[in-house]
Amino acid sequence: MTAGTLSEPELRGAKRLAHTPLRPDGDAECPNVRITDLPLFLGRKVELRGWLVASRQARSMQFLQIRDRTGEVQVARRIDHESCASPSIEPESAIRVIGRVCEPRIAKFGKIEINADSISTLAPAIEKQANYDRDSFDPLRHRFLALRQRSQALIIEVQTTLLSSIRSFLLSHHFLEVHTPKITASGSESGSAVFELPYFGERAFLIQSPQFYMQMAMAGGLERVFEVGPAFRAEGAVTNRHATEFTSIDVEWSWVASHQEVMDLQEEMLCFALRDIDRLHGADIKTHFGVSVEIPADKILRLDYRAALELLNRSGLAIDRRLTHQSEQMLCRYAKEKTGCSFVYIENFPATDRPFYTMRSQDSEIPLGQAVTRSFDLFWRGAEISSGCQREHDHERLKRQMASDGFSPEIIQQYLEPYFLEMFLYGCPPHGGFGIGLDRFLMILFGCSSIEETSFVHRSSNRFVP
Ligand code: AMO
Repeated sequence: MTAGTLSEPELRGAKRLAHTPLRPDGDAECPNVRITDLPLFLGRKVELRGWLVASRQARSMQFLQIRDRTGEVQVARRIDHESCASPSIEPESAIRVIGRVCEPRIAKFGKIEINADSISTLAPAIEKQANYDRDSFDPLRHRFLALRQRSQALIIEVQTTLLSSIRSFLLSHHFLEVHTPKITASGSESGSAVFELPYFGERAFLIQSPQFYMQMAMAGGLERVFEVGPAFRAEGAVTNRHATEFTSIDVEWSWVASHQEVMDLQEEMLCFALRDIDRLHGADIKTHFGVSVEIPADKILRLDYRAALELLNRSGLAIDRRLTHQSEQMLCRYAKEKTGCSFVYIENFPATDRPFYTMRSQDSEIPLGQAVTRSFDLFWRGAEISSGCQREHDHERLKRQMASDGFSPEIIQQYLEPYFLEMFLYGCPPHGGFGIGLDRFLMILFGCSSIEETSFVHRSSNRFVP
């Protein structure tokens, strides 16, 4: 067992927790249960709360399809039963059912059914638009309704497992969790467009990444930190992988001697989390999204940037010596053929492609602008899911790299010196780190066609409601 991996008893405990009834109320005679737990209550009387999906009538019976966060079940009741409430309940009404758990009369409706004694409406759906099949139903506009679907709840469950696994991995590797500010005085460090906001007579910006604050933690001697928090990009372009607000997982640590060390830890952390996701949700993901959780069996393929370009050149896909989205897809297919896994690292990007804070080759013969950087991107099934590097920690070199990246002496003096550069005048240790976009990671994991589907509420240049 490697440090940070859950032992079998721990895993069984986590599984048990995942299946502990959410609703411990109700009495022993009639426990209040979730749909997923119904098989454990076969033959017993239970109380169930959920939403009506649909109902139909057949002779003297009425059949209601009920859904809660964990699944769907059929409820049967006799129409002439005295204690039954009015049969005309609108779909999506919140209802309560009391009845006995039994095996279904017809197997096609699942392995379990409830024979209802009583059904009551807790909150009626008054709006008849509450119908997923209607053309007017927009899952982004009616987000609260879309979230009721099992597939959506599953995304949030997997996200919870992913973050809790990452947290437990990092904690076991002595990382500290930090919460950095989201309002900042300096603009973009990497060239991404930022949101500007008025700030009591001054200009402020929403952070595009917490990286500078994570680096501040390194200068401050915290040695190993991580954060899960919002990041903002004023991206005008609408692609299926970009949001203007997303959740970023950022990890930074000290005494790093190369970017490969950063990749090693990231790879171990991601494999650890993917194994947990597969064990806890693999079957559900397969059922609802038709995909298997991909866990790299061996080391993830690492390609030097120039080698990747050569490969792409041979396929006519290297455009302007840069990686395009199409070429990223091709590189993942190549990795899949070569290693059986569609993750691939591209490392050693040229300085022209990376921000000034990235450490460049230390060869004094090579002009700064032409240097190779100690950097990497991680791609999965055709999309970039992470970037990282060893950071430059030498004050003078940083200043030169800023200048070669086009920052004017005034900007360096006014913004970068007080908010960033100063940290490197006081023995800032060598360090490195990475950022992973949570929403995009989930989009790829579930094989969704857009990040809209895996963000809790999506934000893009043309959407900021609800
Ligand atoms: P970068 O800008 O590559 O690097 O972002 C890191 C990761 O964040 C995700 N991401 C996005 N997700 C959704 N919508 C967006 N608009 C968006 N932009 C980025 C991607 C990407 O790989 N500070 C550096 C990282 C570092 O070196 O630590 C950074 O932000 O998954």
